[in-house]
Amino acid sequence: MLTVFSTDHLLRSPRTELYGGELVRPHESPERAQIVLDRIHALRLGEVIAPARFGPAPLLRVHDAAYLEFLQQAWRDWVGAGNRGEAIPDCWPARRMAQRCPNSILGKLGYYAMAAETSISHGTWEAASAAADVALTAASRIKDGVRAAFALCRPPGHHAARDLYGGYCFLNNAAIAAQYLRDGGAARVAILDVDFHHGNGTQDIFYDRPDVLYVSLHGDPVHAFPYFSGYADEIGAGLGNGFTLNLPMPPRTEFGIWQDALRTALARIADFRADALVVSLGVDTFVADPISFFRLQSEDFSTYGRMIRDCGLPALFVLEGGYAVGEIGVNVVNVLAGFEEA
Ligand code: Q9C
Ligand code: ZN
Repeated sequence: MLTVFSTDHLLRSPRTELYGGELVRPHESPERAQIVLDRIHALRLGEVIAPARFGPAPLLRVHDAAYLEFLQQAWRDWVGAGNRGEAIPDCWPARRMAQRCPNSILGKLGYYAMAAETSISHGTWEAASAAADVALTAASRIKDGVRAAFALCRPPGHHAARDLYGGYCFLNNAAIAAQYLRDGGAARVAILDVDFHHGNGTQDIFYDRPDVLYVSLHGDPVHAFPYFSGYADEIGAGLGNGFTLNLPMPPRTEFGIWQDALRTALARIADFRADALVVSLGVDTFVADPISFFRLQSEDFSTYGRMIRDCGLPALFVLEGGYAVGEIGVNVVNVLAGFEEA
C-alpha cells in the first residue's frame, strides 16, 4: 500500500497538554509518526512518498475562512500579546453567552476551541496544513483509481469541525479528503471512524448531507471524550437524516462486541453504495492505550483490516489517534496489512 508522509509533522511539537489538572508532555507526540513509519519500512508495506501542496482551496471546502486565518495567526498573536507559555483558552461561549468572535487572542482561543487540552504552539499551523496535504495527496491517488492508500497524518483531524479545534486536532484531514473525493467525481463517500473517540468534527461537517455517510465506533460519550457528541440518537439532520450512524460502546469493551459493531457499520456502508471509503484510523482502541477504555489486542487490528477489505471499496486510511506509542506501529500496520492480504 502507498503511504504519504511529511517530515513537517515535526513542526507540531508542543511542550504541554492540560491533563489531570497538570501541564504534561503531550500524548499526541512526534514519535508516534516515526514509529508508524519505521514499521511500514520494516514490513515493506510499500512506497512512501512526500505530499504535494494543494493550497487553501480544498481546506476552504470544509473549514471556515476566518477560522483558518485564526489558526494561521494564533501563535504569533499569542506571543505578540506577551504570553510566555503555550496558547490555551480560559473562557468559552457556554450556554446563554454570545456566540461571537472577539478581537483578543484569548477571546479567539475560547471561541474556536472545543477542548482545552490542545495547546497551540510554534509551528502548529505549518504541521496541520502539511497533514492536510498528506491526506489530499493520498486522496488524489484514490481518485486516480488505486485500491488503497495510507495518509500518515499528524496532527490528527477528526475532532476539528468547520470552525473548531481541540482533541489534538486542527484541520479535519479525513473530512478534507472526503470532500476532495466528492469534488473529484465520487457521488457518495462513506467515512468509517474507528478511532476510540467520537469524531465530533467529521460528524458536524457532514451532519446535514446525504452524500457523505459518517459511521463511528467509539467510547460512549457518557464516559469518554468528547462527552457532548457521539450519542446513538445523533443520526443526521434535514437531508442528512439517516446519514450519520453512531455506535457507542461502554468501558472495557472487548473485540467480540466491537467486531459486531463493525459488522453493523460495514452493512450500513454497503447499503449506502459508496464510491469510496475514508477510514479515520485511530488505534487508541488498543487495550494498553493510556487514555482510552476498549480492549482490542494487536491481532484484532489485522482481523478488522480484513473485514474492511471485504467491503470491496477503494479505501483511504487517514491516521487519527493511538497513544500506546510502543505498539502504535504494529497496530496501525496490522490494519493496513490485513486490508492488503489476498
Ligand atoms: N482522560 C484523538 O484521539 N483528552 N484525540 C481525553 C482522557 C482528549 C483524543 C482525556 C483526547 C483527544 C485524535
Ligand atoms: Zn482518539
